[in-house]
Amino acid sequence: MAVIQAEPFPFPLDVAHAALIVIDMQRDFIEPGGFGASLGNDVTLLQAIVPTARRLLEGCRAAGMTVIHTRECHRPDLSDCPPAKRERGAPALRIGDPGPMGRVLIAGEPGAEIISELAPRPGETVIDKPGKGAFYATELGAILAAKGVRQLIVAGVTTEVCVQTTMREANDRGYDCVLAVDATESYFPAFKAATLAMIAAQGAIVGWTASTDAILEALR
Ligand code: TIU
Repeated sequence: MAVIQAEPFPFPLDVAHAALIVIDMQRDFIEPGGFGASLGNDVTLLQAIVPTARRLLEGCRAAGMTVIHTRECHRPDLSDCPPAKRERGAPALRIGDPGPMGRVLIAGEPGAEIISELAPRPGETVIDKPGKGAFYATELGAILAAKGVRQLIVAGVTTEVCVQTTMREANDRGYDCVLAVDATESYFPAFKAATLAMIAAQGAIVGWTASTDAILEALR
């Protein structure tokens, strides 16, 4: 068994029963004019992790690991978007409004697509999710069970929103999760730092954290 040098202690990686899950690396969060920018965020912060996320993705692919991608998006008729989510706050554009990358956060629109650098390959699972967590109202749990997956390596955006929510959902379902600290990012550096700390605190209360290099080293 490979071992990832992780916090708060080493993580025993069982590649045959592990999956990489890349959360919401979509144009809507990473490029100007999308959902993330409409909320008032500086999206350039997120662009910085793309090369590292790609290195992690390619390393996991080369190791033969199951790869899952998620996309936060809604049906065109908004039937899976709670009014509370659409109507909260005062964003520049609301979910479903027309923007420079098509309708904001709507499945099938250019903005909802995963950025080209991290595009899914044939055979990789893509989960469209209406919530922040990837298990809520999706087939993710059933898909992981069918593949025999028990461990998740987690990357993507944003650290304290969809990534952390997914890790907490997974943790409660019995998965061991490792977050790749340099392949995840937040619009708020302080929130990212706090999230990394709270995941690993109390003896890995939510999971582990490790660098992409440490994960790739364990895969070699
Ligand atoms: N706003 C924010 O930080 N994130 C989200 O709305 N979704 C995800 O994290 N994917």
